[in-house]
Amino acid sequence: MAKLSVIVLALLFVVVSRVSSEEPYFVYPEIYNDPERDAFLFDKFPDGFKWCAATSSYQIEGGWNADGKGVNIWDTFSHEPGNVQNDDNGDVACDSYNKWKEDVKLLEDMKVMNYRFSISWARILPDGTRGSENEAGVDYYNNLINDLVAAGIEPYVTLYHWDLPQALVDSYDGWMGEEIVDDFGDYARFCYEKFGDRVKYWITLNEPYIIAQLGYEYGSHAPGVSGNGDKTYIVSHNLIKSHAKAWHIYNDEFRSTQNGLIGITLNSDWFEPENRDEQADLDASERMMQFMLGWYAHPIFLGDYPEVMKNRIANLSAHQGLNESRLPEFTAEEIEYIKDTSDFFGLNHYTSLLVNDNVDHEPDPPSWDKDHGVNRFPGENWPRAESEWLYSVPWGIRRLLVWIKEEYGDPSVYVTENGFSTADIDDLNDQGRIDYYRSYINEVLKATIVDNVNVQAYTAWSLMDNFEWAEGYTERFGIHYVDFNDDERPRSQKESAKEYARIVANNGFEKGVSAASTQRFGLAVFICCVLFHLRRFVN
Ligand code: PNW
Repeated sequence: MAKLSVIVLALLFVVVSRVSSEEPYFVYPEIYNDPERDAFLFDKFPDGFKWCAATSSYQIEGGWNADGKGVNIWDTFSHEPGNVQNDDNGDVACDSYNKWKEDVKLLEDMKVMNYRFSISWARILPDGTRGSENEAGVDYYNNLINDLVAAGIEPYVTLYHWDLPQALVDSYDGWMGEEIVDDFGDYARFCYEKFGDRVKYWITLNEPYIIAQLGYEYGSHAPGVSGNGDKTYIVSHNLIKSHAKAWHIYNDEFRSTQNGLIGITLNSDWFEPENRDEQADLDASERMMQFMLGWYAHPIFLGDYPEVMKNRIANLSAHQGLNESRLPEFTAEEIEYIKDTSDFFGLNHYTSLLVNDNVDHEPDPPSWDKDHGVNRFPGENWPRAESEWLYSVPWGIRRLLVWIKEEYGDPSVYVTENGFSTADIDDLNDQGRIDYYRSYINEVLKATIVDNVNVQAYTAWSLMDNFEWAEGYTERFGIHYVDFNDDERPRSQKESAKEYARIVANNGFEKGVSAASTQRFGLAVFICCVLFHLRRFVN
């Protein structure tokens, strides 16, 4: 009998110690299981942390020619056969032009604090300029904003999410022309006048990198122009100046009465050196960060383009026999005008890649890719989304956030997009997206409370499935499902929306709710019961 008691006690001890030993929990146990790097952190975000969901005008609104809206470059581009998968377009999209009340309801149900959406420039200024004002368009945004405010949801409004009025391309080649700077400023002023009494967070541009690169270097986005490391730099130059103009107008004419914040949203991958013992790989990582993120962040947060860009592009341009660098120069006055024109650091982040030095460069024909001279490739076994470029690498966002803190002097960071795509199938049980959100948000949590990065907001892309640019409706990023075959465009909650709402409600992750710990606890209770009965049987 004494023997049995000892065995029972020993077993109980083993079970209890297993349950209470803080065994690390991993979201991707097969792939990312380094306890130092990948162990899940059960903790909360600081009080006041903002939870948000996002969309953009062309991707959801539809109503492409409703009530006096002007044509924009995505209307033109998507109506041209061959530009978008299946020749899809945003003519109807999620029909949010008519169904915005349903969108507000989705946000309310998840209890997020903020909604990030964008204004369609051509809906309120059909030819892009003051004088062409379209009242019906202004009403649409007034209604949406009023409903959000009534629901206690703060609007985060993006002025430009890629849908440029076609008229501005017809008259001066859009972002290629210097004239855009004043027109963008006028458009921004119009928005502050109309909506600034209720909108306290403005984002000037969404992802200038994608605008320039996909629109004017690779040609896969509207207006579909290809380049050789030339137009992309000119367009970026004008984008940066336009951003600064919109910030100064707000700062000079509206800030004192409207008391809002205005910044830019930049996108960046994290570029992990393939081998951290190789100086060439460390250099490649740094160079790639500067060519993608520093291109815009350096002028805006520190002043002027990164040295490495100025040097490399000047050298390669000289090698081509050009008299000047393909990278335009800012005057000293412009450098000052542009510096410190973002009240927060808006960050869109989705993925990471490994990098090393590209040694076999044949500089002709020139391109942005040859200018940076870096090879980029995914790691083995990294889980991939439906989008070709999107790998789930949760620890990358933490490294990127720390890099931003160190490089740009600890700005307040708003994560303005993060998300995962799935195929065009009717499935509300989106475990892949849940894993992505849990692991990425957990790494943002580590960056915030362990590394002291000043992260103030997190935004899920996207509130609902929508028009995914050149991929049309073949990739779904929504945490709500939209049935594009139904004229009513019904929305339904995916499991990921429920999981996101739980994270929002907990302001992070509660301890002891991992599947593994629940299982262990269940097992321990079961063993105790069995032992208890065994004991009575022996007696
Ligand atoms: C962002 N890439 O764009 C945009 O802001 C959204 O409008 C878009 O729907 C979302 O990400 C998902 O794609 C990106 O090729 C587009 O690396 C392409 C890339 C990254 C971001």
